Amino acid sequence: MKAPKILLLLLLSLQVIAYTVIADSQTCPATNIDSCSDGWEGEFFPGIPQIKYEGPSSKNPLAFKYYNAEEEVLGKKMKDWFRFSVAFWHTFRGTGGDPFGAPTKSWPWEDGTNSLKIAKRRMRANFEFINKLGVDYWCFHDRDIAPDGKTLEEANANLDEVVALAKELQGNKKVLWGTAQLFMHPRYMHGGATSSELGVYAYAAAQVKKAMEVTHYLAGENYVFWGGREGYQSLLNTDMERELNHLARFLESAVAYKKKIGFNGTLLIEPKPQEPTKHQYDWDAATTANFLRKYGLIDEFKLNIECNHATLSGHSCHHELETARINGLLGNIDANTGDPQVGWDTDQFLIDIAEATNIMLTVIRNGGIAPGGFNFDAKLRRESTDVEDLFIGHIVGMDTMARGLRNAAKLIEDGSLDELVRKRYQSFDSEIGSLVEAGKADFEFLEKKVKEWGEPKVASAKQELAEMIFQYAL
Ligand code: XLS
Ligand code: NI
Ligand code: NI
Repeated sequence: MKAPKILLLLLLSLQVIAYTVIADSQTCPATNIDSCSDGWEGEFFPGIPQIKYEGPSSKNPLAFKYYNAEEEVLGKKMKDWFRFSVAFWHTFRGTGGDPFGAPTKSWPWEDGTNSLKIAKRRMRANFEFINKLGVDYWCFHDRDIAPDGKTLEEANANLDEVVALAKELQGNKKVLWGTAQLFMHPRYMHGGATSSELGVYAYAAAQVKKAMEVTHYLAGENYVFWGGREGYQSLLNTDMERELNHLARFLESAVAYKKKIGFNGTLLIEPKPQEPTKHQYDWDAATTANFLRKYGLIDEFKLNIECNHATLSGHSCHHELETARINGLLGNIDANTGDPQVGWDTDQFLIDIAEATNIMLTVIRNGGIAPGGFNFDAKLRRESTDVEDLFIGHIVGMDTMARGLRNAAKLIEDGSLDELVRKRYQSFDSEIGSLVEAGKADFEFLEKKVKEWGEPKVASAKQELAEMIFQYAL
């Protein structure tokens, strides 16, 4: 048999298999789409129960072993520590496609189109998912939830239609944050707010205006700016100073518009060092804080720290969170992780318990994360293709964070780590140390002290002891 014939047969048999699988799981077959209402009569996730807490001895993959929403830890319910959120783009728009291969996921409710009809159906699937998982929040980009249009008016009308349905379905669920997708459309190839083209800057402004309006309408508690293409590929053709000035103007306008429409949510900037641009202006927490200070925007914004972005910038997630916290800028966490062997934003569900413990040490020190939360900006691996995998990914992510919270609470209640740190700096608790910290000890005064004290005694840092205490808690 010739190769094309074999291929044809293979394709035909795959189609039969695919059709049988689809038909078996009570779905709306793509070949007969008109017989199904927009409303999708049945369940999207048949056979998946409400996910419950069963405790650490449970072996049920569709149950929580550590996350117990109502349980109090350090005086606050677990669900209030976390305020978990599902990221619409990964969970409902992630296809498993990569630069080398076609999409691998074919969720039963999809028909391969980006029509309004399917957008609405996806929104229904989203709420069934959130309800069954037992989380209270979701996050979206404008273009994830509704198809783009040939004109701004058409795109906005599409968005309005899907948002109206989301509002109707939302019940007591809320938007943790909304955002505008300013990186997919070719017009944004040079960036949005930092594009060299005025028309693109204006388009980005119009898109953000609308995205802020719908986030407000959906009772969103935050609004995110992730500058996917706000950066450069080469400094030779880039006026960096002018682009940064434009970015600041853009953000100023966002602040003004937020106030104008009475949106009280927090504006968040999500740092990332690169990808897709070679250099993104919001490189990391410290760079972003400096930018906000320079342009007088520091009181208007907080940061959304994503763990995978932290490691891409050469920091740990803990470092980025602490940097945000000590600057009063910790606003939200995009809870995910990268792979140490892979150098890009793999957006995996976080499963490292030590990492989760570090994260929660910062969150507890911050007094919580509200009105932000933990958004699972995380996706299934390309090879994970069952609908139940969507639940399992989130469950393991939530359980990992719950273990982190319990461990961090243990460390704080035990107090030995805090005591070790306190002791390390105790020389500054002395009278002269207090003068230094109050800015009342100048160089001449300190020189006199050196002559009086002689060579200082320098104590051990006790790093291994700190690590020992830390790992006892895991
Ligand atoms: C991409 C970012 C993105 C933002 C929202 O790397 O994490 O998903 O969270 O635009
Ligand atoms: Ni993110
Ligand atoms: Ni990311």
